[in-house]
Amino acid sequence: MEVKAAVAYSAGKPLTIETVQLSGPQAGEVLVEIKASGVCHTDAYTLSGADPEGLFPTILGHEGAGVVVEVGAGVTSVKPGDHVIPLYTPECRQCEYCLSLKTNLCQAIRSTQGRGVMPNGTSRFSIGGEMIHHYMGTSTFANYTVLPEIAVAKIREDAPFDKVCYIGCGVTTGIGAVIYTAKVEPGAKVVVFGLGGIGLNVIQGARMVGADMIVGVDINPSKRALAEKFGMTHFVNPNEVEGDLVSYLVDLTKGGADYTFECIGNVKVMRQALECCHKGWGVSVIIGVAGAGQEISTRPFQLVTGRVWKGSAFGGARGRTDVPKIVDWYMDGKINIDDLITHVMPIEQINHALELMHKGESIRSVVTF
Ligand code: NAD
Ligand code: AHE
Ligand code: ZN
Repeated sequence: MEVKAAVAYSAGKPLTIETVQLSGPQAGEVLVEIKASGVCHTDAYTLSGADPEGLFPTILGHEGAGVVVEVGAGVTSVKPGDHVIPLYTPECRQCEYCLSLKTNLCQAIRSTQGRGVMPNGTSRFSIGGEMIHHYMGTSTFANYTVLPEIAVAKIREDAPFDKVCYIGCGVTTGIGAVIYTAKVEPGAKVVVFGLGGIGLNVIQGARMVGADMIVGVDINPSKRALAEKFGMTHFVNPNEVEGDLVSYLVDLTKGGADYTFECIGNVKVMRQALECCHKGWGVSVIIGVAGAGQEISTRPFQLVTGRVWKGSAFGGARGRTDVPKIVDWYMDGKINIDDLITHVMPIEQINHALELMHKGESIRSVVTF
């Protein structure tokens, strides 16, 4: 079939709206009509050329919501008409990783996903006979996409696509990092570095679990008001701190944070996030994605003296199990998504959405089809 998609032909170039060919779902796959998709910083990261797994041409997008149109042979967990959120972290419930219950990083299809193809090694997308790569197994910047059955979470039908698409990445990543990865407890002191589409969800997660002190750190002061609305108790602009930021944050938290979250993708900030943790027990969670060749460093003594460095992908959430619950939280008014979606525009304006992100003028832009 012919579908409308924003194609990334090469790194660093704007996306191009094209009519591309999509072949139908094969065994174990589903065809989904994408109704809306958020634009995450990770899409921009891959488009920039900094992603060692970046492949071109490709159809980016991994924060979508839509409706199942057709299912391939053997698909049993969803049917045409079901509303779903695509999962870049699938949940097969059978692999060693899923069965361990120690991680959400299902590995059933990770290697083909990283190579931009479906589990059988081929792509469903092409243009003029040339193959187009899938992206993160989802490719939600297209009005139809094909996904493995294990990479869709079935959600309730009254949830608005242009809001809950954000649960496909940013909301779950931020809130999940607090509740599933760090397991922040009531009364905790939390520092969040980067108050964008992820960091603000970390803040709302920290407020949900009853953190006492929620410090937000961002070089863009325009992020302050919204962060306060979501539960930030103290704002720090590193450019206005005289002297060492780490010492400042240790003093502010009276000895160091119980939990810190890096939501930028800056390896220097990752070090600061670790080092402003409380001696003996502070946990720092890396969420931000850093480019090829970037490395983190600290004195080993920071870890010897009890600080813990962790990472979190998709907030540690198990997609098929946890995403429908998070949709319920939104529908029940327990979490706020509406105020974080600052811009909604047709897919034709996707390059504008990327510009708004780079200029720091949006929190989340959502493109619709
Ligand atoms: P964003 O652009 O919306 O937000 C980034 C924020 O960081 C902005 O507010 C910016 O002003 C701030 N910032 C930049 N440099 C800073 C600095 N030196 N000090 C303090 N603040 C600074 O991006 P986003 O969509 O929130 O994504 C954030 C990061 O998380 C990206 O690296 C993205 O790739 C990553 N991410 C990871 C996962 C995961 O599963 N681990 C999921 C989604 C996104
Ligand atoms: N391909 C990149 C890594 C990108 C990355 O870390 N992706 C996150 C999700 S970001 C969503 O916005 C993730 O889930 N990682 C786990 C995984 O298995 O990819 C690189 O640097 O190579
Ligand atoms: Zn994302």
